[in-house]
Amino acid sequence: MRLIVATSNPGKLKEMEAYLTDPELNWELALKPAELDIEETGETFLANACLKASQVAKALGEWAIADDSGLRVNALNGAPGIYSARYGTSDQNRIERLLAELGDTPNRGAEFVCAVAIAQPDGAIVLQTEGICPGEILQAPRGTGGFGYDPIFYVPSQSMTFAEMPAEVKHAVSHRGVAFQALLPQLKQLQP
Ligand code: ITT
Repeated sequence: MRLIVATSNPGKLKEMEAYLTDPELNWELALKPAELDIEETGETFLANACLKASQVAKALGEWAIADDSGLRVNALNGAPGIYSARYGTSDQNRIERLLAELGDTPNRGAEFVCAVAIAQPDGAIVLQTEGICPGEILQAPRGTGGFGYDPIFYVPSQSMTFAEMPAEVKHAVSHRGVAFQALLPQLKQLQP
């Protein structure tokens, strides 16, 4: 069975493919066509993940998986949240804006959230899950791995930013990792 990975973000795609490349999974992965772009009109991560999975599945008549994720910063009352992608025009620009908004406030607590949804070919959602990773926003970027806000997101339990972690460590502790750990057993049950 084919599963369309419904994302246009190359960083996310790489991580989603790594979770879905599991010897016990028989899904053949395929990429969403670039021209198929779904407007994120939902008010929660889960609503937007469901919207993306459902619309892409229906448009192509295939199974689809989507991820909606972002960073909730305590001192900014949860911003940028579901607007994390729309917070700036490039990863660097989004990081600079977030650091500027935070200034030198000592309240650096934040959490990454990831919602994942899977839709069947008629668009009906069959699986949905959410994962959270708590951390802190640094004063300046550290590390060169990962993507997005990774260089400023520090995880105290690992004493590293996401961008300093080897891929397998981020894979195990991140919001996306937590979401996929819950999703994979259910996805294995879905396949014939
Ligand atoms: P798709 O909707 O096509 O999947 P997108 O980048 O628009 O791609 P989102 O709307 O879910 O995806 O926005 C997520 C934002 O949060 C985006 O700016 C990402 O860079 C950032 N983000 C999500 N997960 C991240 C992670 O693991 N590390 C760093 N930044 C992350």
